[in-house]
Amino acid sequence: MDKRTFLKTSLLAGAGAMLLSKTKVLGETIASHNEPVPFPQAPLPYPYNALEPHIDAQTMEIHYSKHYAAYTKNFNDAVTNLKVTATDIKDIFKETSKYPAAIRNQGGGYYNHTMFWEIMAPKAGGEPSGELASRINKDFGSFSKFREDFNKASMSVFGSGWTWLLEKDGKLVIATLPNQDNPLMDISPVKGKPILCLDVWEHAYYLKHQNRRAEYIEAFWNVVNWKKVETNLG
Ligand code: MN3
Repeated sequence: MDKRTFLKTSLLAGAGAMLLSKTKVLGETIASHNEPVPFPQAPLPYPYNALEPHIDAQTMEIHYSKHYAAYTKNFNDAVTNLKVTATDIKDIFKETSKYPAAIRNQGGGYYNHTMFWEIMAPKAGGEPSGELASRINKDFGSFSKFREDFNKASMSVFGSGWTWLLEKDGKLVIATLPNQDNPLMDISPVKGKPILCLDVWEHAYYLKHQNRRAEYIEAFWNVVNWKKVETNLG
């Protein structure tokens, strides 16, 4: 091994060892890793075209490889520059108000998309079952009423934002939040445990649906991975 290769290898090994199995984002999903950044970009759990025809491949590719990649990079840069020591992203979000805006915007973009990829899947959709189904029935009356409320909320987002199903004091609640905010952040007017989320930024649907957001929301229901969503319950 020449000197240059040795240096490069040692640097990589050092960074890896330092960060191994440190950070937590969504439970254990990407908790154990050996990446040269504290919060690694989560792999997309399916190919770009897997959610066709509901979510088109080009949108998925740009959304994942450009938008999400940028949030991930910028969030890691911010965490590194600010010398953030918390390793669970929830602990960082609990103190969002104490940090510069990069933690709120880039960290939110990182977390929200990481969750968004997971709660979708090919050959999914339909209706939830088990505990999630009964909790939805209890708190919204029925699944169709829940869907109607979630659709209405998603349509009401002015500008960029997300729709959330969250658990708050044991109850399931729908909320919309602007930009990349999420219910784990101390600055959020509605706080709780995120269960399901929908990105209603135009970049999430414009290529295929242009200004027809309602059409995109309808398409989303065909790819919701309810089995995964159920595991998000507390
Ligand atoms: Mn997005």
